[in-house]
Amino acid sequence: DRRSSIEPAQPLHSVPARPVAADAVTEMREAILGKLAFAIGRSPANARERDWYAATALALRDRIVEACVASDAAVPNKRVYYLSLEFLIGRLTSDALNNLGLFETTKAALAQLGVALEDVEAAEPDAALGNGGLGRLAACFMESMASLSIPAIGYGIRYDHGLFRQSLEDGWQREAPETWLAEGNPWEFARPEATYTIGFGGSVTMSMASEGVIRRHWAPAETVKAVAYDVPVVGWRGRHVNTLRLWKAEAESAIDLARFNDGDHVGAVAARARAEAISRVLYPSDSSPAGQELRLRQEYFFTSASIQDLVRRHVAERGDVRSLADHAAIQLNDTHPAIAVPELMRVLLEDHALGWEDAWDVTTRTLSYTNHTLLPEALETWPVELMERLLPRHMQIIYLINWMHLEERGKSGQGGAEHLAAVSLIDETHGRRVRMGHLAFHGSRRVNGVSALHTDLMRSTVFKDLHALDPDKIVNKTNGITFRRWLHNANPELTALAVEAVGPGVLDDPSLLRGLDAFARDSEFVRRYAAVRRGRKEALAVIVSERTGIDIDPSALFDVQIKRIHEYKRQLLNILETVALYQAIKAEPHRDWTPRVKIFAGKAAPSYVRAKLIIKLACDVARAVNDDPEVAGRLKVAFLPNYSVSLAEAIIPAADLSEQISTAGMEASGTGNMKLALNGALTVGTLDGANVEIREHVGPENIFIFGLTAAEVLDRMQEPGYAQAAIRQSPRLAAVLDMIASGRLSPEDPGRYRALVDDLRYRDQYLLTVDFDDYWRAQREIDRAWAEPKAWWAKAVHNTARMAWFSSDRSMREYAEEIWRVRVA
Ligand code: T68
Repeated sequence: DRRSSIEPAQPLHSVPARPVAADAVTEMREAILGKLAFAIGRSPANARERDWYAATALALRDRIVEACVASDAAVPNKRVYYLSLEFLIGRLTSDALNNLGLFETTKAALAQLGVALEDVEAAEPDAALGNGGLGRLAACFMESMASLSIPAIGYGIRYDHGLFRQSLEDGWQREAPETWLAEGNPWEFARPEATYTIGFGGSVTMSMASEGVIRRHWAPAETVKAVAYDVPVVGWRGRHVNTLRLWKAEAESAIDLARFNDGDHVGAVAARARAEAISRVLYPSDSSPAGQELRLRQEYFFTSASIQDLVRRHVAERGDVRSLADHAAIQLNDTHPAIAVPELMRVLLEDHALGWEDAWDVTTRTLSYTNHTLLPEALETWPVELMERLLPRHMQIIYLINWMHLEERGKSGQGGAEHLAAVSLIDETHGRRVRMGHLAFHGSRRVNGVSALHTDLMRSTVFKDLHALDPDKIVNKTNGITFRRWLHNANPELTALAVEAVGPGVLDDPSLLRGLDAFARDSEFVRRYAAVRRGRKEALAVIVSERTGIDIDPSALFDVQIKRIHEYKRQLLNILETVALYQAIKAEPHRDWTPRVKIFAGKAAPSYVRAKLIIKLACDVARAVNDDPEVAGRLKVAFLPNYSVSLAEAIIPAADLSEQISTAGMEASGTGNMKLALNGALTVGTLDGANVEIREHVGPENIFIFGLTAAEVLDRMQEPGYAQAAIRQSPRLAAVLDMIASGRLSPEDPGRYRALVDDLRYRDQYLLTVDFDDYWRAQREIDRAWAEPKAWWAKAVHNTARMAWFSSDRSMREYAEEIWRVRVA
């Protein structure tokens, strides 16, 4: 009986906690010292934490190289190429340590040198090469592919500056540049030999290839170099290593000597500055297309470099480009790399002299596309005029693809003007623009959504007409998260408990978590499960206090909403409920209110004025609530600045309640919802995205669902005056809106929230007013549930036990089988 083996909670340690061999520790210690001396040039006495970090990372990197070289030497039958403008990988050292099983060894080695591993880990800057869910998904997928030994290369951009650093100045978001590369990156290998030329602008020339065969050739006006930097991605137990290849933009020549000699010292480096701007900074918007020329240059830059690289590799290995689809599967992470469709066509037509039909056949058997949003304002389109100027050859190819596509429709009797306008790759309604979603769809073998609901909505809304033409093309691939990072590494205490309860096999096979179900009412197990949570809540309370000055009580319910700030995610709904609760407590201060701490974290796009105002409102509400002696002990509100992967790793294990409250139909999937539920937070959520599937897995009795369904949302939006009607029916909501509009929360600027409240009263695009009462009801149900600890913890344990399906290993197996058709070892 494994239960009898459960010991009292141990201090934080990694998994698996194996005995550490003394000679392995010595070897690691010497390796780290060697790196410190010969790669960093420091003595142990003068080494800073950052130096120890670099030395440790380099020592670990050496361990990876062996597996790396092995993974590299074999030519796999098929490789996956994951093209993504974003990889939100965060810190790499703890991932590598745990996947290599070297955590304890390295900890002991550093301890012998008088250095704490935790401090070394903390010295690593987050690689924040992404905005949010889309970029983090790419990182989880890379880790899972390595763990499943799926041969894969991730392609992206090596941004000098990742996502900005957020600070709060008097509650207002301020952005500062993030400088993760300032002291170099010990995890990367520069590969100057893998350099490609990327063209922009210029013109297209024609020549006669042979009798009657006209070849077109692109003569770009400007060229930029793409230089590869490789980051190894180690899989679980170090069995397999894949590569994340990030491209850096460099000028063809560092300086224009002629101009320099003419005395034009600034002009002499202008071309270089323009070239290098391409990989300078990540666009910080997660939901509205940037629309600027630089963004299109970024997209084409990394897509072209990647396509050239993978075609060159294929030809080197197989000799004939025509077999590309048999040995390569290219996944487009959203439409950002959709220019891959005409780029692959161009390479096949121009560099490999394929005929159009053959080139189209290879292209559409190699590419697949993942859609991450249906919000109309987030769908990428580019003005035809800009495309013609920047990528004239690609625009020609797109025209030709579109012409054939529309011809085909005409031939099959579907040539009605309305239908053609709907399926055309060119949108003619607001000036002429290329629809990147349509382009990616048409050029792909498979197109997938990221949750069951989202995929259904793809079929019935944005891609309705294209779907009708090819009903098997759209498939669902519900997102997942890597448990190695989001359970084992982020929550080693809970992992150790799970290992004790169901055995160490759970580290390899998350379905064994299901065995925890049997412990949901086991008082000793639950005591320890709750103690683990308590420890992490205490640690989070320290962070909150240090970073915000707000003191929170670890025995209160930690109610957490952590994600990008966006109107559709409805942080504002959570704030409205907070104000309502505040008013209710003030009205009846002596009732036995459930003590709650509302914790918010997330960044707003710098140009998203409304999202920034919502952050300010959260901070204004926090000030009013936290300072009010009448609510003391019952309600606290904290907005934690600078949300990041590492902050998420600190918050998630400490969360009791997970807020997943988007307007139904608007959140494609969500992945934070999975991380929180896996760590045992109960979800309060709408039937949106993957929440629907989470409910199916954890059971409806272990999740708090409220609000309209996606279908009801669509209907309600057609009813004029729905917001006013909802407010009329809810005195509680009316009082909240009055308070916010009155300026009581912002006495120094009483009109600050007038427009915000007016928007809710008269427009309310995201149906906050409509869902408010049911959300309040769900929250009070949660209060009552919290008051019954046995039942609460049983629900929490059931959540951890039943989330195994949301492992990104499952997602990757599904992609491998149904989209890529690549064997999983
Ligand atoms: C997210 N999308 C979805 N986009 O919102 C989320 N967009 O529901 C889903 O779980 C996740 O993708 C993974 O599928 C994003 O995160 C972006 O970050 C983004 C970035 C640039 C442009 C547009």
